[in-house]
This record gives sequence, C-alpha cells and structure tokens, in this order.
Amino acid sequence: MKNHNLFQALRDAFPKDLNSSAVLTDTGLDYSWLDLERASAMMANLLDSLDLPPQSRVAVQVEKSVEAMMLYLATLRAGHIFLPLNTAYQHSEIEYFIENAEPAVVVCSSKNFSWVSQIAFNKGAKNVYTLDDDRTGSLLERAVHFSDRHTPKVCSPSDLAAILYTSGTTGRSKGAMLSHENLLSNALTLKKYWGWVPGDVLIHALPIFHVHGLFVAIHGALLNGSKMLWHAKFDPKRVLQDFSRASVFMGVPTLYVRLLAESGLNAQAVKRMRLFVAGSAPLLIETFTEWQKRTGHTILERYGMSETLMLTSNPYQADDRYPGQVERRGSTVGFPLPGVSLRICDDQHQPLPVNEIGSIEVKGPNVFSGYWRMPEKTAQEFSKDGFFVTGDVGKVDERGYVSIVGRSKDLIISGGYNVYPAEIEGYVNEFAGVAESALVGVSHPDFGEVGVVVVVPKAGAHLEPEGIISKLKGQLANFKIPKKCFVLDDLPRNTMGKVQKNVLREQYKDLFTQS
Ligand code: MLC
Ligand code: AMP
Repeated sequence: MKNHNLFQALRDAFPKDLNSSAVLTDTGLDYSWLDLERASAMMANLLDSLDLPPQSRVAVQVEKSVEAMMLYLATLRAGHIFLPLNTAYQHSEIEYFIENAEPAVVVCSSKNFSWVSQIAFNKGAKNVYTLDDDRTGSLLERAVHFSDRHTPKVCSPSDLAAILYTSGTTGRSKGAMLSHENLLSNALTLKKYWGWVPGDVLIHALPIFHVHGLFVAIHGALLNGSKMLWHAKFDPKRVLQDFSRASVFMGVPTLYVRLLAESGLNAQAVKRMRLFVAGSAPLLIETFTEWQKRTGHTILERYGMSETLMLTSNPYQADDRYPGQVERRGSTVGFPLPGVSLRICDDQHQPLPVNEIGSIEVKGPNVFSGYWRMPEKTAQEFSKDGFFVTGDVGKVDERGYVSIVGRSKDLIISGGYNVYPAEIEGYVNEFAGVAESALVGVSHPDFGEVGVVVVVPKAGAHLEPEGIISKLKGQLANFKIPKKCFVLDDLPRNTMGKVQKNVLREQYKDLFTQS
C-alpha cells in the first residue's frame, strides 16, 4: 500500500549526501540532512511511545528554531496533526485553541510553561513539553533517549497533517483541516511552477506558524533538497548579506518595504538571486516597481490562504496554458496554479464574464476539507458544486491574470498577519464605559494596513483612548492591538442602522501615510 505521508515525500527528496548542509542558522549552527532525519526520528519515536490515538493533535507555541521545524516533521512521521500557534497569542487565545482542538500533546516555551501547562492539563492534555530556541527544553531531553530510526506511519491522502486556525468574521477562530494530499500536491505544483533547480538556496526569514513560512517556504526547500539560510527573526541587514549566497527569497510585502529602506540594496547585492516571491497581503505597485528599479528583479506575487494553500501565481517562466504571457504583472496575483479551478462569481455562485468584479471561488487538490468540528460553518463556505468561497473579491482579465480588488470578509491584513475586527470589537465592547466600537483598517507605510479603533462611551462615561489600547495589550496578540484609538459620540450609520465602516476608513485614511 502506497504511503501518502507527506514526510515520506520530503524525505525521498533529501540529497544523496546526507552529511551535506541542510540548514545554516544565523547563530552559526550547521544542520545536516542526517541531523533532520535523525532528530525528527527521535521525536517521532517519543510521540509513538505516548500511545496516542492516530491523528492526535500536537499543539505547538514556540519560538522559531530548527528543532521546531523538526517537531513538525516528527508529527508528520508519527501520523499526528500539527497545530502551530503564533508566539504572540495570549492566555485567552491559547485557551480557546486548546479547548477547541483538544491536543494530546502541547509544546510551549519554558517561559510560558506555568500558564500554558495549566490550561493544557485543565483541558485534558496529558503531555506538555517545553522547547526553547537554544536547543533546550524537556522535549529534547526526552527525545534524546529514543532511537534515531523511525518508519513513517502509513497515511492515506485524506489523513490530516495540520490544522491552522484562522479567525472568523463572526464568532471564534476556525481550524482549517489540511491533509497530507493538500500539502504535498501544492508543494509539488510550486516546485515545478517556480522552477526550483538543484543548487537553489532559500533564505528563510518568516515565522513558522503560518502557511507562508511553514509550508510554502519549508516544503519548497525540502522537496528540492535545498539548503536553507535560517533567520530566527527578520532583520533586513542580515537578509541583504545573505543575498550573496542564496537564490530564493520569500516574504510578505512588509519585508520588501523594509529591505528597500536599506541603502545597500542594489543589482550587485542580489546578483546571485534567482527568485523573489511575495504574498500573504497585497503588494503595493510602488514596492513592485521600486524593487525592479533597484535590483533589476521582478518580484513574483502569488496568492493563497490557510484554507487553500497557494492558489495563483505570476509566471516564473512560460506557462503553456497562457501562450505569450510570461510577464509578472504588478497589482495582479497571476494565473490559477495548475490543478486549481478559479472562478469569479456573483452572490448566487454564478460565474461572471472576464474583467467583471466578483467573489473569488476555488476548487482543487490543495483546498482543505473543512473546519475542525464545524460542519455548518464548512457548509456555508462551499458552493453546492464544491467551490470554496474565499471571501476575497477580484477579477480575471482577458489575458488570464487574476487581481484581488478587495475582500467581502471584514479582515485587516497587517504585516502579513490577519486581524478580524469582530474579535477586537468583542473585547473592547466588554470594557467598562464602552457602548460600542468599530475597528477599521487604514493604510500604513510599513505594515501595509493597520487597525484603528473608534469607541463610543456609554452615557456619562469618560474614556481615554490610551486606556483602551493599554487594556487590550496583554489580552490579545500584539499585532492585533489597534495602532490608534478615537473616542467619538457615535458611529456613522446608514438608514438601515448599519455601521458605515467605509466612512470611518475614509476619515482616517491618511493617518499614517501623510508626511
Ligand atoms: C509586529 N508588530 C505588528 C506586526 N508585527 N503590528 C502590526 N502588524 C504586524 N504584522 C508590532 C508589535 O506589536 C510591536 O508593537 C512592534 O510591532 C514590534 O514587534 P516585533 O515583533 O519586534 O516586530 P517585527 O519583528 O518588526 O515584526 C514585523 C514582521 C512580522 C513584519 C517581521 O510581523 C512578520 O514576520 N510578519 C510576517 C507574517 C507572516 O508570515 N504571514 C504569513 C501568513 S500566511 P509594540 O507596540 O508592542 O512595540 C498567509 C497565507 C499566504 O497569509 O498567502 O501566505
Ligand atoms: P490567511 O487566512 O492568513 O491564510 O490569509 C489569507 C488571505 O490573505 C487571503 O484570503 C487574502 O485576503 C490575503 N492574501 C494572500 N495573498 C495575497 C496577495 N498576494 N494579495 C492580496 N491578498 C493576499
């Protein structure tokens, strides 16, 4: 019986010389392919020793490290489900994820052990380990006693490999269930479409708890047997230095904006580079053209989401399906990837003609099977004929290029992280003296977009904007904290009584962008 375990496919792509370098870190550590193989085997054996039911969840909130990536590989090997959590998440956020996903294993940083383990044990997890970014922690202390050989568990294509939580427009976060097939099919497609070649070297400077850093970047390198230059945290100066010994870079638009602020960024600095990929948030045309001018390279913009992995991409080279269209066009996200069906529809799921703006709907082997234990929510987001409604609004032009022009979901993307206004408003509305609130996204030169919250006090109450912001800090992940708060007598409403967020957006649109 064929084993569809994603780890097996990644392992099969390791180079013959297992002693060669697989990951070089910014702290000078050099991990070989054999190190990845052996350490992930030990961790997988540790997981096996726990006698967990198949497809148990392994929830992980740790700082970025190569060992954290090995834990991901070990979870795949053992046939369990990896549940990565942003390190910025606070107590109530973690409590929700653990309650909802019911992980059997929780791995956290040692500095958070006391409160995370308390939540985990309260919610029934039996195994809590620590893992720090300096190769210490109880996970490694335990794993080292296990064999460094492990046969990957046999998985079917639809077995789950990961659950990624994405916030909802209403209510709490939903766990997108991704299978081994979703992940492998997308990784294989990107390997071909982006022309990965032997000898490619990837600069890995993104966090590893979301699709971009965990799947697109790591799978890309592993599936090509390519070395990674591993940056624990994005630092434009260090990335600039590494351009001289790498060939592929992936980033959210903020990373490109910050690199452009480096005076040393020029054609000479990137002459060894082959490919620059951007995604997770809209890339401004100014950034796209400035990059071209300064480096001579054209950024390849692609579009994806947690529920679907990568959906579209500008061409890296000629694409037979679109003869004559080899250009990477700014302000577009390119063509649907091979195997992905993408249509622009009205709200009855009826396809619209070329160049008309509508809802983006998708289907393909990369599209998730549903939200964890939320069959009704899942059903709401799929059409009868099986297309997933992305919540993004866009069009396809006569040449086949897809552009995203907006979102029907009330979502702010700040520096590549998603912020759902309903969640933040829910917190603010609970504060003493608050009658109601509205969060809107406005342009920001660094993060692309940031949240601004408008608060209306209850009759007779007095509210200080700074007080609202400081109360939110510590309750919510830092990237969700609005960058500015205004206290108003009331919110603008239309005749139906609905809050007009567009009016607020217009009012504050130049808050951060006017010099
Ligand atoms: C940090 N801060 C942010 C922020 N990141 N504020 C808004 N939006 C963000 N994204 C704030 C912190 O709260 C803090 O505020 C201050 O900035 C400094 O924090 P920091 O941690 O030192 O920030 P920094 O390291 O500079 O981080 C910025 C960043 C990071 C851009 C490097 O946000 C990042 O790595 N973003 C990438 C996200 C990503 O990988 N997305 C992919 C999702 S997958 P204060 O007030 O406390 O000082 C996906 C699907 C797809 O979307 O298609 O790929
Ligand atoms: P996430 O839920 O974190 O996976 O975020 C997915 C969302 O990011 C998508 O639904 C889009 O709204 C947005 N996104 C991803 N890539 C792009 C892009 N290249 N341009 C514009 N928006 C993007």
